[in-house]
Amino acid sequence: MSQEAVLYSVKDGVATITLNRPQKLNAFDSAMTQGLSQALKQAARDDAVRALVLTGAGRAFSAGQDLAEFQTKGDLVISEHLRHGFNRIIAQMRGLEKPIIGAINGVAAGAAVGIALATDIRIASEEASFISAFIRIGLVPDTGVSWLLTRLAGPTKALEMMITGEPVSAHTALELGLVNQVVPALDLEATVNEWSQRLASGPTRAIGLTKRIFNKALDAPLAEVLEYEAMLQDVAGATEDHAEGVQAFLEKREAQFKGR
Ligand code: LHQ
Repeated sequence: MSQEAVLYSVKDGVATITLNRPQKLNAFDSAMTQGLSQALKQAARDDAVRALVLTGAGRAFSAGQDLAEFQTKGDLVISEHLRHGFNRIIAQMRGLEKPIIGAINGVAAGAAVGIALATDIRIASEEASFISAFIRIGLVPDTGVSWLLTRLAGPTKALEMMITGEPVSAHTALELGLVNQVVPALDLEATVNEWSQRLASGPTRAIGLTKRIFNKALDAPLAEVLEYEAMLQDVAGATEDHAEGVQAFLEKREAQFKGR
């Protein structure tokens, strides 16, 4: 029986998605690309899921596109491959109105840098690294890497990473603002659990709407963002969690959010 390229499990409101081709450093073949897209869809649809964790099996997060498989696709146009695969996944992740925690357990290279940086909270193991590997094989950044790196690390380091393809260590990634926290490898799981439990017991609708505002704020002029905030505040203001949050504050107790 062939192993599943993507593992999916749900526990205590958290869906864990594991890229699972460890012998190939979780390089994305077609099955893994489809599997990740499917898992994201499933998590988006399931009301019991209020936070996601994305990680890799074994010693890598992911080495990006499976170059061996891609080479066998002879006449495949790269842009079409991207549109139907990685581009769709990045759009799904950014559009998913639930928090995604990236548990960056090891190296993230090429397209996987885009996938790692498209998560909302990134916790890196000290063994993680980021390699904008495209240039090493004579390609340009794809999978949103140019957009994400430039916004998160700033133009100076982003361009350096993209034109040299040099690995960036977890600690440098923290300094550059690519990750939220770096922990020893042995502490990664526990730290990610704390984050995911905290986010899964939050006001899920407000977190999802905040992601929408965040996406907008990265690009739009202030006047447009002010209007968007006001519009989405009407939506958040109508949730049960908002009513509960205010009530809990007034009663000087911890809020019990339900994600509604
Ligand atoms: C791999 C891969 C891999 C296959 C390790 N593929 N087998 C989009 C659209 C279309 C075309 C192209 O690209 C894209 C987007 C992209 O993602 S382009 C960038 C693709 N990724 C890379 O160029 C990274 C390639 N990998 C590496 O540079 C190294 O493997 C890194 C630096 C990630 C890790 O190095 P090591 O720790 O020394 O491990 P390793 O190289 O020995 O890899 C272990 C195994 O994994 C090995 O297989 P083997 O059967 O020999 O044990 C590698 O061949 C395999 N592997 N990455 N992307």
